[in-house]
Amino acid sequence: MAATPKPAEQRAITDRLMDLSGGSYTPEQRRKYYISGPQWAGAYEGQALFHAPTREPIGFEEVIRHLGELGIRCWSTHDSDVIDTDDLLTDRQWETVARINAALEKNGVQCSMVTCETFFHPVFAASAAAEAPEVRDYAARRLENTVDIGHELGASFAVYWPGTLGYMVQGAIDETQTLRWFADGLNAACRRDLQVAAEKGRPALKHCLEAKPFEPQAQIILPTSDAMLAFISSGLLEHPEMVGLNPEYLHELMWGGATRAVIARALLCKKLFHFDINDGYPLKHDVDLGIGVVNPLDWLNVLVLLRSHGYEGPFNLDFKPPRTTSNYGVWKVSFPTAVDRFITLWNIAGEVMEDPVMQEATAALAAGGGGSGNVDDIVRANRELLTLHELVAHRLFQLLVGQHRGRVFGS
Ligand code: GLT
Ligand code: MN
Ligand code: MN
Repeated sequence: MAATPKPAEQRAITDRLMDLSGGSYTPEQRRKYYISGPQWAGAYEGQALFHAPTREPIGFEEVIRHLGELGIRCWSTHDSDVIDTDDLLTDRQWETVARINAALEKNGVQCSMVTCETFFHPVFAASAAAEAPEVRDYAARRLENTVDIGHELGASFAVYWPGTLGYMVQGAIDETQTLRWFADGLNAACRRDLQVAAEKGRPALKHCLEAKPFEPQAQIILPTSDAMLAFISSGLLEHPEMVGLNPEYLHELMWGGATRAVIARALLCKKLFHFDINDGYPLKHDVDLGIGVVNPLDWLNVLVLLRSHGYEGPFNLDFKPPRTTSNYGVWKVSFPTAVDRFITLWNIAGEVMEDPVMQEATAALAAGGGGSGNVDDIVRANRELLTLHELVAHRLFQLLVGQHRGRVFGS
């Protein structure tokens, strides 16, 4: 009977099978893409309401070192991921910020984005826009402070996921008032940003709102990217031009949306600033799987849209390595494979755009069938052309699996 492999031998199995799998890029190739690795993803220990942690804690020095080694050129963080809540807003936070800057420099990694945690700490139980003025005042100071930290770390983006902006039971709050208070917090952050950016001679940050339709509240006041767009143009923001979106791929699937159509609406409004990339299932909770393991074809379509519209913002790997993956596996398997699937899909999207079948089909559809003004004529003139919709879907599948290069599976 074969001996059961010890942990060190199990790692050797992982290493060998990763080598056999192929399809990976070098750190230099990965560095060409504007990809960021969040502190909270690298350090996620596998815990949840029904889950105890399965991995050991790790700090920012280790996360940043791994990102540098893998060629993930940016890092993103919440204020409280790296600084104890008790140290925030005190001089002690600057010691940590200095250590972060040293780690970033040592490993050739940049901080692209900072985000203020306004959902985890008990003070935010009723959200950052709670009824109690002292909670809102504290939230505003945390938001301003995150802007300060962002400038100190050289970030270009600030993200806001207002997790607890909602309720379990209705009636106690007036939603219109809550939204006004929520806007007050963002206004404070933007005002501070303009001041610090001027002092430091740096560009202002891009402030990005992230929606999630449920969790951790039962009902969310700004549940979708579209709701965020409406909020940005509601007149409540002092600087709506500084505020845009950080949609998350899975959060739009969670309410049953087509993420590609959500992205299209954000692009039209010129508000697609930042993008959280991951994967999961429609109408389920926030499983945050690595990009492309569930919906590779849908992802391909999203990336075609982004490439055709010249999106140049960051791709933030907001996934959670599964709790069945070890600490070793997080850096050996989770992160490199997530990045490499993204790069692969990005390049397939380039092939889609250049594919002669796709080009001819879409051009023929756009030219139309040339029917006269009579409605029956128009229908008749376009009937054969519309078959191309299905042909295009098939062609995208072929491009995804490499059949456009003549590859045939089986006989
Ligand atoms: C949390 C959330 C993510 C957000 C993070 C930024 S925190 O993990 O589920 O989608 O992007 O606040
Ligand atoms: Mn996210
Ligand atoms: Mn998520």
